[in-house]
Amino acid sequence: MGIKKGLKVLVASALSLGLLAGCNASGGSGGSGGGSGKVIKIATQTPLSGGSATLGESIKLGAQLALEENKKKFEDLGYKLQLQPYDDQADPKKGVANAQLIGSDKSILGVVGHLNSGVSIPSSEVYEKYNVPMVSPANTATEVTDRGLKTVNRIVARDDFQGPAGADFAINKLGAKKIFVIQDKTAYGTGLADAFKKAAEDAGAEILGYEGITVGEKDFNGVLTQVLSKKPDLVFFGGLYTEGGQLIRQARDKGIKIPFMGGDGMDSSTLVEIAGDAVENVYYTSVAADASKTDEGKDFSSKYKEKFNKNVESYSAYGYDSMSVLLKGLEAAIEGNDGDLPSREKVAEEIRKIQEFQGVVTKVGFDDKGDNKFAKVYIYKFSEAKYPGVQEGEISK
Ligand code: ABU
Repeated sequence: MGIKKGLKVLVASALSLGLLAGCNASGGSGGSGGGSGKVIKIATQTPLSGGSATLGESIKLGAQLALEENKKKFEDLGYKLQLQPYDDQADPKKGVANAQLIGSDKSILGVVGHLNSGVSIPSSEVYEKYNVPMVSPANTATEVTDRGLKTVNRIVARDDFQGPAGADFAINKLGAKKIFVIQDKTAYGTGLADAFKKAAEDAGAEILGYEGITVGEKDFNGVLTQVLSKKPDLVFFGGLYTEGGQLIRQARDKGIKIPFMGGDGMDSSTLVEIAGDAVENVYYTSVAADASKTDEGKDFSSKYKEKFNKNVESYSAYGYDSMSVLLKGLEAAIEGNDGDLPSREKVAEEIRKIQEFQGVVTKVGFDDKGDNKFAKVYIYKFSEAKYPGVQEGEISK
């Protein structure tokens, strides 16, 4: 061991014993958690309140679990890891305001988030400015990574993979020929609906209607009256579970019994709570694997239940895997800096270099845009009011 390295180990040990308490990664005194080592914070930014909070909280809890499991490893390196959760309220303005706070807090070296692509896109412009690396567990809109930002990564599939996969299933497995498309006018809902629509038209289906609803809307009588009059054999919805659940419930109440299909935004237990028995004959593509299908996923789900007294949602394990990937990059950056605190740029570089990381539900290897080469699309069906639905297919690139 060289003199410099030996000194670092000595300092790390002294920090562990509290002899040099008061240093943190931002150069301030103490840090918010006290205790040993220089403080490194990792933020989460997801909706923790409002209509998207079920999935937003699940990401935060998954990320928290991964961070806590890694604390010891980083303590041994001389650092104290802390989680810094932010509530973006699924609102782009709030996401950007929080991103400014994150960028200005020099002790934050990465972000796990967001849930909503429409929040992620403007917020990540701010992360890029401050060089804060982001790993998204859930964003599927193409624009998230198509801007070529060096700090932006995601571990799930894109909507130009998910949308066509849904169209193929709707047409070739369900036999849909006349389709009515509804979308929620967000970056995600519009992007997914457009990708589905184009692929469906290319495959010979007729699109009988294409209508927008608004996030927060509760009465879908108008659009459902149009569905009734057009007589499609399938309705596709690009949007999230709160509006999706009400749309399905109200459609069944109006006597519309045809199959509904949506994307990963429908992949939540809250959809089933809202729609109840109306979820029968509803299909959804998702970019999230069913964790109960593997031993690793089952172990994760048990740990999560034990710690938080909650069942996993679609993105719980993706929050965990996103945090794990981010910390892998952070660890490599610390090691590559001879144990010293690395710059955000270095952490971002190390994250992007990751090519073969095995998570709980997904393998991760980033391409030059920050998309995960191993991301998959899954197809599920609700036959009863039980979450998750039954898996009907799994598609790899
Ligand atoms: N991918 C579904 C979560 C919402 C979004 O990407 O906006």
